Parts: sequence; structure tokens; C-alpha cells
Amino acid sequence: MPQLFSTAYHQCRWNYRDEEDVFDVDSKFDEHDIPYDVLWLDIDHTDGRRYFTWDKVLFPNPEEMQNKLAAKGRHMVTIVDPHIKRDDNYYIHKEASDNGYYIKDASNRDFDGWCWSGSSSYTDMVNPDIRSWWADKFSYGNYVGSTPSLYVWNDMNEPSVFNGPELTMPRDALHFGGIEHRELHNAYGYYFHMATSNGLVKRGNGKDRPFVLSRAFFPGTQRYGAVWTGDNTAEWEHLRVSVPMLLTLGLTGISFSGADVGGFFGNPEPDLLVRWYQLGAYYPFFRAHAHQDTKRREPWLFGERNTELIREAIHTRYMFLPYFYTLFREANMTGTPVIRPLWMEFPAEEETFSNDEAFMVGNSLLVQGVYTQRAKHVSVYLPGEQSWYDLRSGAAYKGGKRHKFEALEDSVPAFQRAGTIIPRKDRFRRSSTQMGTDPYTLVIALNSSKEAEGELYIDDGKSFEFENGAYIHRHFKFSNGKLTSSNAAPSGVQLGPLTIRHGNSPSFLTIRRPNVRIEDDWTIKIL
Ligand code: NBV
Repeated sequence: MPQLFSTAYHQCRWNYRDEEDVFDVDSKFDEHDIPYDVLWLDIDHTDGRRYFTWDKVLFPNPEEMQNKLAAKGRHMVTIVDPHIKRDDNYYIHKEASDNGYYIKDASNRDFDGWCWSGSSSYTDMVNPDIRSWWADKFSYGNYVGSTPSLYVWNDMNEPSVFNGPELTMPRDALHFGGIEHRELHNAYGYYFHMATSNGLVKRGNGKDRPFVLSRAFFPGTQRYGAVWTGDNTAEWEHLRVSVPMLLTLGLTGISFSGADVGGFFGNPEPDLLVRWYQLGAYYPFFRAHAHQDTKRREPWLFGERNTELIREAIHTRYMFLPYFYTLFREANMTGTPVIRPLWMEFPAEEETFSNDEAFMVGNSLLVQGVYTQRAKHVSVYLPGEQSWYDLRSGAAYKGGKRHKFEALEDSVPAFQRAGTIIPRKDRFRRSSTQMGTDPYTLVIALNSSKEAEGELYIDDGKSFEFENGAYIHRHFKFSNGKLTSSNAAPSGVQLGPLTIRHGNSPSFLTIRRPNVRIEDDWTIKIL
């Protein structure tokens, strides 16, 4: 189960140069009224790419920096890669080489390869003792300059070796137990991710859930953190293929995945960047990222109108956080992916089989990307027998049919399925943390029998207490003119406005202050 903050929006770039840059970006999000939860630091925040260290000139006060962000409910992520600089003055290298913790080459010497840190060795994460040693490096005492609001990014863990065959480790390199690299290459990144993730759990004495993003993965990775699809390019085609890639990952059990919003290489034209935000807002993992050689592209750099459009896209994600979190719980319990190909929800409809341009978020929302520049129209197939409600206008459209919509600038087409109830939080805040006690909005989309159902899962968003039953899981049902909430557990958060959609736009009913608590059993009768 991810921490709640990590399901919100992440701002990344290779690299945010120094503390001043960090504060500038952070405050510009506020100036432009754009929420975000996490600011990321890439390899150049370190002292010569020695991970677990800070460049003392660029980042002289890392703790203070993190605390300033944390005061607004925000977090930081720093990168920790597996290539260890072979420098005797670097404590990680010293300990690893003294203890014999490195992967060996075929002649049984510490494998020496070239990577970001120059001549490097790689710790043997297949060995549980070495994983445990690595995990200890994340304690606040060992990782100097880290604080509880700091989380981690594992890159290059395939492992990448610049001067190796196919840019990786030679097949005859030797691991724990004399096993050759060829036997476990695909699992190395997974073990590295596991060790890092365990480190974050350990540093908080097992209380808080970890957050670690990894580039390499393997079956089981979903237990350790999120993944992303690696170095894509700022091209329309890369926006389009992000959907089948993420859908496939979800189907393999790895739900918490995303693609670099905006495209890692190259400079997106504003239209592409905006469309990417509009689609990326529905990726399970939502992070913008860019290569160091690209032009700066924070959301406010493309004129007022584009800033407004990006703000709106990010805000949409924040609105749907309660729904996403409920879906992450479902994935956590059953493995059902957060985003799903249409055929998963509508297996009887052949028309859905080859459609990988649209997808379902859970069973209630259908999202269609816009994949061409200055698109005038978008064709959307709406499956099933029930209608679909346009998220923006509330208008209802028939299912089992392809529709041609005008491509609106302000969002990609998205629809709520009739017969569903989606929990939202509609108040505009700076970060997900600040939305903690905000009221919920239930959007009730009635089907042709005037019924609808949905769920809401809530916990503290952070600890493992949910495993001991500290959560609220409500089931909502609307039928016979009555909305009923069933199930129980403690909290104190008020239910906010209810919007009930029925028939064609603008026929919907909003109950602004139902005055009931989200954790209680209740029935609201609509006369
Ligand atoms: O650490 C630098 C980059 C990183 O920004 C990117 O997200 C990774 O996929 N990293 C790859 C290494 C260099 C890529 C050219």
C-alpha cells in the first residue's frame, strides 16, 4: 500500500541545481496555485555521485531544506543508484570492499565497471546480509542530511554498466553462492529495490511505509514500491505508447507505475506538454521529469493559458485522490490493477480488445488520451450498455458506441460510468497532506434503473496500522431514491457535497451539506 502523498503529483528534473533552485520552484508552485507533493533531486545533488552524500556547496543545509518543504506538507526524493564509486575515502565503498560485499568478475576480483561515478563496483544485493547492511545506510544517523520527509529513487539498477556488454554486467560476473550474473540478471534490480525499501522501513522502526521508485523490476516489485517506464522522449508517439506500457505493467501485478510526463529527452511543444499532463494525471504514478540538456519546463513557463491548463490537470488528480487511494487498496488486497484496459471491464465487447488509447481508472472512469498536435476531434469508444457522464459537462452519452467529440483544450475526454459512485475531495490545496480533513464529495452517476454503487477506503496514509484494522472502508449504494453508506471505523471527517447525476446535462442534483460523517452508517433519502 503506497503512502498517500506518493499517489499525488511529483515534480522532478535532472537536476534541480541547488537549494535556491529548490526553494524557487517550490514557491512558484504556490504563486501559481498549483499543488504538488514531492520535489526530486537527481544525481548531481551528491558529492561527485557518491550516493548518500550531498554536494556541500550546492546543498549546504539539506535538513533545513527538507524541513521547509515538510512544513507545507511536502516531501523530497533523492536518487541512490547501485554503482558505488571506487574511492577509498568514500565510506560506502570502504565498507563494501573491506567486507567483500561487491559482485565479483570472472577472476574473482571485485567487478569494476564504468558508470556515473566513474570507476564503480556494485554491491551484491542477492545476499540477504548485504541487503541488510545496505538497508542500514538509510538510518538518519548513517544517511547524514536525511530527514523523515525524504524518500528514495533507485535508477540504473538493471544494473547499468556503461562499458559492459549491452550496457550491463558481464554474464559471467559472480554473485553470492557462486551464481553467475546470467542466472539472475533480471532480478538484480528487484533485490536492490527491496534492500532500499527495507531501509526506509527500518529507519522509522517499522512504523512508516516506504516510498522508492525503481527503474528495474521483476515479479514481486509491487511489494517494494513504484516503477516508471524509463527514458522516453517528448514526442506524441511516446505519449501514446505510455498507455499500453502502463496497462501491461498493471496486468503483471505492478500497479504503481508511470511514464515521465513531458518526455525525458527533448523539448515538448506546449500543446504536447499540456496533453501529457492531462493524461498523466490519470497514471497511477504521476511525475514530470526531464533530461539535464532540456529547457526548463516547470508548469508556469509556457504562458498564462498553458499554466492554467496544467493547473487544471494537476488539480483533477488531487480531486480524484480518494478514488485512486481506494483503488490502490484494491490492488493491495487483490492485485487488480489501478488502471485497466477496457476489455478487462467489458470482456464481452470485441471492440475493446485492441483499444489501448483509452483506459479505465478502476471500474468507474474512462479516460481517452489526445495524441496529436492541435487535434480538432477525438473519437472515443464508450463500452457497455449503460451511459457515460462527461466529467466536464455532466452530459450523458450512450454506451456500446463510438462517439466523435470536439477536442477541447482544457481536458482530455474522461467519463464516469453510469451506475457508479466516485469519492472525491474537491477543495484546492497546496499538497495532499493539507487535504487530510477536507470533506468528501460523492459523485453519484445513476444507471437506467436509477441505481449506483461505489467505495471509499481511508487510512492514515502513512503507517502500517491499516494492517491491524485501522482503516475505514465504506460501501455506498444508491437505490430507490436512497443513498446508503454501510460499514464502520473511527475518524471524524465530514462528508461534503454530494452530486447526483441523472439523464442529460445539466440535470444533476447537489446536496451541499448532508451533515453526516464519512465513517457512520447513514441513509439519505432523495424525495
Ligand atoms: O540520473 C540521470 C538519469 C535520470 O534522470 C533518468 O530518469 C534515468 O532514467 N538517468 C536515467 C541516467 C542518465 C540517462 C541519460
